[in-house]
Amino acid sequence: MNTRLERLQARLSDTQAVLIKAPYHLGYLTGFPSEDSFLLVTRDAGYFLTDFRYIELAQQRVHGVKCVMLKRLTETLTELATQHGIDTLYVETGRCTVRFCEQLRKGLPMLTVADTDEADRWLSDMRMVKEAGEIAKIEQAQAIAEEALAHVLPMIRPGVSERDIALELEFYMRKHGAQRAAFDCIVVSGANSSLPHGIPTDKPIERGDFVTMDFGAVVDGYLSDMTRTVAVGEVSDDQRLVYETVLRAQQAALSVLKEGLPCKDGDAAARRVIEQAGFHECFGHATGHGVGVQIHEEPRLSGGSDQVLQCGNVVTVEPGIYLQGRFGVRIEDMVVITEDGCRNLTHAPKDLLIV
Ligand SMILES: [Mn+2]
Repeated sequence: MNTRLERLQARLSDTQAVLIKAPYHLGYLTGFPSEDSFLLVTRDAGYFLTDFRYIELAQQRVHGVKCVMLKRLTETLTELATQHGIDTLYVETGRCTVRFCEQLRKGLPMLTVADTDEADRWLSDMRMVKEAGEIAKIEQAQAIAEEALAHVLPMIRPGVSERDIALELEFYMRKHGAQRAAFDCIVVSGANSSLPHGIPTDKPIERGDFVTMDFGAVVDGYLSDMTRTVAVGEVSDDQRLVYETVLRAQQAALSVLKEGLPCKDGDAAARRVIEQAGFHECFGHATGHGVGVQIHEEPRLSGGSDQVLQCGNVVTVEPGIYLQGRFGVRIEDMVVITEDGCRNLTHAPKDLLIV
């Protein structure tokens, strides 16, 4: 039984269908996260549509729905829509290009191609609450990332470049079971560490630098996300104060997260600590985000969120303080929300480490 597919089908009437193309959604619903392929879901059927390049692998890996060899997408869709009496086709509007939607409208004149966000919301609502098996994969990805961190810590010393460390993190993760890095590894040092999403450069690490590393691994389509900041050789009093403030902010958020908490309250818990320490305007991003088959997904731990935490949400908790031109600190863990709190999936130490 393909329960995810059935949960999506339950949202549809007899005359509605969804056309899915994001590889992570194809993986989520059928087990095969293929490029250039489609999943047509009707109330009582599902079809994995792919071409000659992928059909053999699809037949091995897709479960729960029939595989159909694709020649022209709109022709196949016309046949299937007629067969099932479909009049409305939802697409992932957050993912499809304007051109793709226009091609569908032109090629499928008998259907209403809905340019609304239902399909995205249905899938995002489902994905937001993780099953035990999904959490296990995220934990495996996280374990690989933590091994990679332990592996690179001894190589962080003056003269080694940000790029060297970033490459080594990625190489280690892929060598030790990750399908790929969850995103381009961020390694920023010294003044660059005030760039929350800076790009690793050839800048050599120097004594007195903070080095911030934000990275993750992918296992069976599921991503992990963590950040650690370490000091090189020595720390100033200012650096220590900022580090301790970020850590206290993170602990404040971690201590309030639980089922039923408004997401904005989780954000506020961390933000309050940072502002009370006098670092207004130095924490310009949200406290956290959901992680799963995408690196940033729902729910968001942000001040503008009207979401409420649910059991099974996997979210990051990653406050930071960034002092332009000087240095920055971010500390990020990933947790799963439970009835009475949260379970931390990140086990790497967080006390200020001077390497
Ligand atoms: Mn993150």
